[in-house]
Amino acid sequence: MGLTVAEKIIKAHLVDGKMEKNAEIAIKIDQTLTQDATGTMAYLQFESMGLDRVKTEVSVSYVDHNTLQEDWKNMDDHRYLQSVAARYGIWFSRPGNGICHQVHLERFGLPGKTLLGSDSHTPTGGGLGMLAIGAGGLDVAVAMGGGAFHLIMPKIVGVKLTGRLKGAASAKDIILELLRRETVKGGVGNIYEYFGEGVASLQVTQRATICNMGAELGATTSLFPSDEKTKAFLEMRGRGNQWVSLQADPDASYDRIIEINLEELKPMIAQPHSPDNVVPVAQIAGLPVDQVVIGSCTNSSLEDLAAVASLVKGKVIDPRVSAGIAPGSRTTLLAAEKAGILGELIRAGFRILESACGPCIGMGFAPKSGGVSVRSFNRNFEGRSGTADAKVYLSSPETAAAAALTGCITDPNQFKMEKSNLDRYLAEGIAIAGDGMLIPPLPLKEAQEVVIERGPNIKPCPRPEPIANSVRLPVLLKTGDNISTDDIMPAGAKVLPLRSNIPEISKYVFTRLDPEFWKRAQEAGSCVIVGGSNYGQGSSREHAALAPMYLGVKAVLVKSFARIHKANLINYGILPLVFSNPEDYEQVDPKDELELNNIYAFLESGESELLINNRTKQKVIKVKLDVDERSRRILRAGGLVPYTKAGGK
Ligand code: MIC
Ligand code: SF4
Repeated sequence: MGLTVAEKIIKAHLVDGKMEKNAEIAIKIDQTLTQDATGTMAYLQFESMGLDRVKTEVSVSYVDHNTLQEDWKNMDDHRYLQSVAARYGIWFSRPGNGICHQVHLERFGLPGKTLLGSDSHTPTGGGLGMLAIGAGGLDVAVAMGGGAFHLIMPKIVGVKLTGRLKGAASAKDIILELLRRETVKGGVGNIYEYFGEGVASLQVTQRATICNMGAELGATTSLFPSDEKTKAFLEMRGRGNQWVSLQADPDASYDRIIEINLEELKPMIAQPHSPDNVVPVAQIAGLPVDQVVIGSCTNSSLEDLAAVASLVKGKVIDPRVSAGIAPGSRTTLLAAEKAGILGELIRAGFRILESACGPCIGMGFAPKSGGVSVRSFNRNFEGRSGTADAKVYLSSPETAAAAALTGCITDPNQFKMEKSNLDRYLAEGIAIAGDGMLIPPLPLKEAQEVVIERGPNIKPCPRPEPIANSVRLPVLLKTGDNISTDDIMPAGAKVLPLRSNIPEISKYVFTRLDPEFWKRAQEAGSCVIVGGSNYGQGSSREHAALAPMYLGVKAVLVKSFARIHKANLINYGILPLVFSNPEDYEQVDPKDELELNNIYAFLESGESELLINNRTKQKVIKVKLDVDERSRRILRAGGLVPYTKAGGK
């Protein structure tokens, strides 16, 4: 039987297991990426492995999240990252060079390769036909050391695109439509692979937008085939010789097929506070808007900027709206300037923001209190913008630009899109912005001389204490469904600078739900968290496992988990338990005491169900540990670091 694109890449990289449904597999990783907010911990872990140099084909360390230098902390992190990169043979993308996923697409992404990144939007690379997966920093550190990435063979969902986009409908509307249909938990355990005649009409940057926001489905990754458009993208960036064609076999079979007719697609918008709360823009047209931001790793390409420019050309944004735009990379910024796009944006009244994550992660440009913000981003979790009561809507750059012009939510089809200079400009090829911002790896001898800079913001990573064989754990917090890692470990300008200091950042665990959580946890010594379905959705930040571990969280008992967070809990020795009967969620309340006995024998037995005793309610509850054999061994060892130190693979 024929293979899908995803299966072809997995097959070529398989180092362990059989490529069969639900099988445990391990794949070789060709490239890694880290960003600064997850990178410091990842490199501290890498350093502790005692290797001389990374073993990947390409490893890149980007600085794009913590770029507001309110004091010394972020800069301490940047200098640490730069010196570690120099020491271990890693590329370094300096602050201001751009958002990791955008720059990686432009400079390193390649069809057929595997990429593991310590950021949940790493699947952006799928736009180029690569198998790009987000993971916790520790998994990325292992991959940099030459270790394989372990996963359960995902289901391959085929997304068949027919027709062509019409009017102001854009690539973002494709993924918003998919989110509307599949929801934020519908993609867990899936790879979304795009195929059909509609694919050929989409540029690589449009494909990248779709793959990027596939992360919001909870998917393992998303990807497109590699075709003439892929070739043209690479050629324009002087990398045409690295192109390979990659197509699914004609008789490839998918576990499920979803069809989207691009002809019928209308501009869509995700309402607060979830990326799957999607409706057609026309349905909420007229809602007053206070702020518009265009950018983020989802929609900050040259094509996105050109679409905005062609909509706002010769017009001025509404005086009630504060509008900002952050080009995804300096290459994009430079190209936008050369193509005359930047001038249009400036004349229309956009504030030009740094090529970085910025407002997407609450690093500045927060909306007014209770404000409505329309953003071309991928996440609108409550409070993430930096303003607790803001209402964030997610849309295409075109819809966001239309809102900036009218001061209310507006179907962009109401505007005539002026033709931009983009096509003429692109035909001449894109100039890559000055390379001083992207520092190549040093030769081994020179690298060995590098002294790593460790400012006072860099604190060692705490090690997990293995769980005792039998425990009584108080339920310290009970949450509802779809708790995001932003709820567990908030980001934003105030908290992000503490990413390299676990004792300090732990004080912010669950602050949105209970500001006293960290104190209660420390008093309790050890505890369990109870949650609903899709617990830990969103980011790859391992701090959402590491900081709870530091506070004594020994187990998390929920209806279901998001993929990356579950893996992070395992890596830090926290038991990820699932109610065997979801109704039992009602049988556990905050302050109940749960008793778990003979945990070691259970982990070693391979049995999937465990009985736990709710001592407060005098009830026995059946729970599942739905993990592979290796994860059981990691949990038994007390986490991935002790497991690896003891010789575990
Ligand atoms: C995000 O978009 O939430 C982040 C910030 O990029 C995270 C990574 C992090 O928390 O550092 C992600 O997506 O993984
Ligand atoms: Fe940065 Fe936002 Fe993309 Fe995360 S989603 S990498 S914060 S731009």
